[in-house]
Amino acid sequence: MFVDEVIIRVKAGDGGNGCLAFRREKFVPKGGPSGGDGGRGGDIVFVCSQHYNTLLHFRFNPEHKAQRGGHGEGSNCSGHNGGHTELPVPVGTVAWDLDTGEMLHDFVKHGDRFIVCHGGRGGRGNQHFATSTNQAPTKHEMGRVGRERRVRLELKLLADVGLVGFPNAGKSTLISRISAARPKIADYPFTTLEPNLGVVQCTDERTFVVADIPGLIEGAHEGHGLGDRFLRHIERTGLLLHLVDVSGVSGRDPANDFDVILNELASFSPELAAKPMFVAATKMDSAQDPELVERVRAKAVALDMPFYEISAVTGAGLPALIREMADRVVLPEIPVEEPPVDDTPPSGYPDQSPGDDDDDE
Ligand SMILES: Nc1nc2c(ncn2[C@@H]2O[C@H](COP(=O)(O)OP(=O)(O)OP(=O)(O)O)[C@@H](O)[C@H]2O)c(=O)[nH]1
Ligand SMILES: [Mg+2]
Repeated sequence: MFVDEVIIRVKAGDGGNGCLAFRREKFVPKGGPSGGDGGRGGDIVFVCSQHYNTLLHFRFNPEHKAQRGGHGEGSNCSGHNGGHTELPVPVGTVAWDLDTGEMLHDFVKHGDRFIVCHGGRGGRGNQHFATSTNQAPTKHEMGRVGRERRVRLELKLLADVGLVGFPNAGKSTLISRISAARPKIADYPFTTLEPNLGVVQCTDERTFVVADIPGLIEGAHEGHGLGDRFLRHIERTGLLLHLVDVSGVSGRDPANDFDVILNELASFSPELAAKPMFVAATKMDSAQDPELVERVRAKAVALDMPFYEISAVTGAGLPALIREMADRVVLPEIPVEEPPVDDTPPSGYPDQSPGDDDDDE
């Protein structure tokens, strides 16, 4: 099950209480205060891990606590510190404070750590409160309460290229053709119910990640079809690839489909609509009416968007499309400066002693 949003409650450990005690020992009159400090409560820490790809593990397990600190004891013994609780989250998770709406952290790298709730400080024991005028203090502190928070975790997949288009436009077919991803493909709308990622290898060793999301229909921003909630998964992509089915099988006008999708993207977020977009007329192998293709091309050209004609079934047009997508999203490698080559061969180099027996071994 793909879970991309959860609300959880987390509570850091409370600090241990400081102790009230006096030293009592034979032959040591007036031993003085000896109450130890309480230990610190454990923190709640989110740790970004590439071994997780959904938030499913929080779905049925939404409450997490860290260990409390131990109380201080007599003979100036401090309480133990509470253990931290580490909660793994997948790469691409954004954590929000549910009550204030504040964004807490965006986890983009494996190993990222963020302390979401600090444990409470331990209270001081009465040993700290002796003064010149009060040699037998009874004052001691309680441990502080560990912080508690309600956190909304939202997963936004990290991909370079996002596929958008109507249901049945051929998005899943394309990703299965250009990457090793094997999503379900069928000739009915809404085959894809959750996002899929595929890694595309360009011919020249460059790779980029493509996200296939469920199709959009008119009114998706009002909840029609599967709604537009999956669009958040392409919010971080550098490029959108808009697939328009020009086969005419759907009975709709592809030029109108094109406008509908642009409207839905703009209704979801202006930033998404402003992303660079490539337009691909798909199913060219079964396109009957060249007029339909031309109308989509005219619209793309008017908006200054690169236009391609492809077929995910025959593979026509794919190499050029992949290459240009790679040019757009993959940063050119920074040339590594080679250290100066030392021409003089090291002593004992085999070429310098042709008669050496070691040569043949
Ligand atoms: N002739 C032809 N058929 C295609 C091509 N690409 C996809 N199809 C067919 O179109 C149908 C829908 O393909 P999908 O890849 O499932 O479409 P989708 O855009 O992922 O659809 P949803 O997941 O429902 O949004 C399938 O029957 C595919 O075989 C193509 O290039 N040529
Ligand atoms: Mg699909």
